[in-house]
Amino acid sequence: MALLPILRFPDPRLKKVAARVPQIDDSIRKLVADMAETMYEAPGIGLAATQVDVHKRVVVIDVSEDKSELRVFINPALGKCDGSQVGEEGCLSVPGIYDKVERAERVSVSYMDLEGKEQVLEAEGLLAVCIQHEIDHLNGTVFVDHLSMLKQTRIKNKMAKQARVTA
Ligand code: GNR
Ligand code: NI
Repeated sequence: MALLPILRFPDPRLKKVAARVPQIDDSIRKLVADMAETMYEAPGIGLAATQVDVHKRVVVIDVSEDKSELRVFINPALGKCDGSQVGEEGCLSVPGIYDKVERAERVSVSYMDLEGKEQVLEAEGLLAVCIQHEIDHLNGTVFVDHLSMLKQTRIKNKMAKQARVTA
């Protein structure tokens, strides 16, 4: 296993659209293991492969209290969505920034599991938010893109300042 470096907004590589995974092989199994380790270490409740500069449709999520329920989604696709919820979001690629984003309250997500089997999951609440946030990453969208232009500009300036002091 290995910890992977996480891309920071506004890195242009966060805008890439990830490619579908044709089949599960050792490289995908290793990617999932490394992504899970990276997510737990961060710590975060989700991670999309895009954030570690791998442009494949792979997501890991664990919204459990005790970090005991790792979920792996390969080629996740939203089906029926309903309701709406507004919650404070953060992102490992935009450290230190939190803001409200409107999302569907309930989603149906189809995906392939690590055994290559097609699955469908009905999710609500925080898990539903996280699934939508991670699928956005696979499509090149960061939660910041859902905010006003003024907020986006302020966040870019703050990130640039952070990068200067960290360097
Ligand atoms: O760790 C994370 N927390 C979080 C909180 C509210 C809404 C979404 C998230 S996902 C984020 C990890 C991350 O950046 N995943 O892409
Ligand atoms: Ni994120």
